[in-house]
Amino acid sequence: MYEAKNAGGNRFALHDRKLSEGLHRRILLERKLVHALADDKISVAYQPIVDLNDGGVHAVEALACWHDDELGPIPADEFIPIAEAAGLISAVSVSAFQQSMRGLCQLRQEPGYLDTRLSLNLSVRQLANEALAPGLIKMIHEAGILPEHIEFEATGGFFQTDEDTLIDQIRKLRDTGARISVDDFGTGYSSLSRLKKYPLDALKIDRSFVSGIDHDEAQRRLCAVIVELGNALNILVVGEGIEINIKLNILSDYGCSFGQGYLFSRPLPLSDLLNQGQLNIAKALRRTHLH
Ligand code: G
Ligand code: MN
Repeated sequence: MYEAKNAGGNRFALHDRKLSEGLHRRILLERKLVHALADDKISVAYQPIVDLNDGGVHAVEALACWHDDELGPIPADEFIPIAEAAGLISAVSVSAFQQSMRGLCQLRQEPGYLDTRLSLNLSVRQLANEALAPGLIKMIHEAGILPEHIEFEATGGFFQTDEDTLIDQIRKLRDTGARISVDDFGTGYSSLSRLKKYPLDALKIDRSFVSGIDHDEAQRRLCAVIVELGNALNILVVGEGIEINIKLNILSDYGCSFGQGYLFSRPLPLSDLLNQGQLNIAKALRRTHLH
């Protein structure tokens, strides 16, 4: 009995220590992020979104990256929630958006990227903010690109935010010529009946559905249904997380028009994308029955 009590006590102590380590890292990262923003240490990696019909790079998705001198690379899914909680997300977005808009300007001068767009991530909370559109329009103008070159990928509680405000904001952005897509579709809170009320251009099938598409019948059927749903609503469908050819084949057989994933390219710095992005895509598509 004595031992059991001891073991239990140790478990709690371990639990406490893990909690406080986690908390300590969060506080440390929050403090470091303030400096990283001030010192322009947030960079951008670009991941192609491929048009499966012609193999062209339809867009590049800009992903914020942070490499800390002491801690090394900090994963986006760790620092983005911290930035959101600390009220730093709009500063991170401004930094990533400005850099990637300038990056797009360069990219569009290269063969293979003449018509490529830029896909930017936003939380639904940011999207619903009325100050967003004017700031974005100014930024786009200053970068020397056009709103038609931009797509916004919205994540989060798409169907939890006030519907009218959100629809209004989406309209404002779309009126400029920019496009709006739903990121990570199928996860979190979603309501199919409300999907068609939003003026949306595209939906991205969440990676978690695509991951088992080659061996899991249920996931395969879900993907088929999502593609059909998008096609029925006249919304473009992007398959995320395509890592191997068989997944690409299955998705394109279902009528999915766009794809993204390590099969084509990992997120790359601009200089790498200029050198090798095209090669990987051409190779990946040649191995399928598409080309
Ligand atoms: O939520 P969103 O789809 O924007 O997330 C982008 C993240 O997904 C990036 O961190 C990127 O590295 C990762 N990612 C992109 N393509 C793939 C892929 O093919 N497989 C896996 N496992 N992750 C991917
Ligand atoms: Mn995204």
